[in-house]
Amino acid sequence: MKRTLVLLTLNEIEGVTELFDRIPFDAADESLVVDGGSTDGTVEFFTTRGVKVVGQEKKGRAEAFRVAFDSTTGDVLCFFSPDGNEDPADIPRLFEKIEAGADMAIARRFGEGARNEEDDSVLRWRAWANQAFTLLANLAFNLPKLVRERGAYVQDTINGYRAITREAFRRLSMDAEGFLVEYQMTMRALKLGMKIVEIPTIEHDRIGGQSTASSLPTGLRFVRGLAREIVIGRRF
Ligand SMILES: Nc1nc2c(ncn2[C@@H]2O[C@H](COP(=O)(O)OP(=O)(O)OP(=O)(O)O)[C@@H](O)[C@H]2O)c(=O)[nH]1
Ligand SMILES: [Mg+2]
Repeated sequence: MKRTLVLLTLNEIEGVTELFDRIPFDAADESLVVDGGSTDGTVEFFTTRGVKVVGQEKKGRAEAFRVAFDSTTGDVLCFFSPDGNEDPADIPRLFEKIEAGADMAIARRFGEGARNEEDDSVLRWRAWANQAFTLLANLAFNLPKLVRERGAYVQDTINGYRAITREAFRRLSMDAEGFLVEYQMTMRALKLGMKIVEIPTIEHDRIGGQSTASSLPTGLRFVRGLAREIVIGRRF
């Protein structure tokens, strides 16, 4: 299987500077940075090191996923965000899960052996919201499988750190905007009964720069996105 590694960036110069040497580019046959319009030198950082960068005509992370799909040729795509949250050592593991037969492999921040960035906080609003949306997606789209097999519960339906086959990506026809894209990807994969495999990951803190995912608007978009997936069923 031809492996494509995709890096998603929007003003992540601090993160990419610190992480670059640890990103296993040699684990992929093709690498691409999709950049959402950085003005902090992120683009120049990669181009001077010989890593191809493409920009986006439209804004947002969902658009970045679509640009990645259209600009690459691998049979499997692994999406990595170099802001410090994600451990680059998981990249080869995600590829391996796809090569072992999964349609999609997700690095999960919850459950045994995993950590999410709020684990040390008392009030873990983001983690709780994530887990609530994950529960709802499992109830709405994964129930028949769960009745047969409890281990079929997908523990992190939202994390963007994941790999997917090109064929599965095509079949899911994601049309979500912004940070909803990964949740939509998982919900649709569940609807089609695709094989989803998870690996535990350790989520670290952001290295520098700023998050562009503000909690309340993102949460409301998730509610609407979930409702829409329930209404449309398999019509996508
Ligand atoms: N290409 C592209 N990348 C984006 C865009 N928006 C965000 N990103 C990248 O996607 C990754 C995740 O975005 P964040 O803003 O960190 O969102 P988050 O991980 O939910 O928030 P934090 O927990 O604060 O890190 C980062 O590597 C961003 O640089 C975009 O519009 N286009
Ligand atoms: Mg982040």
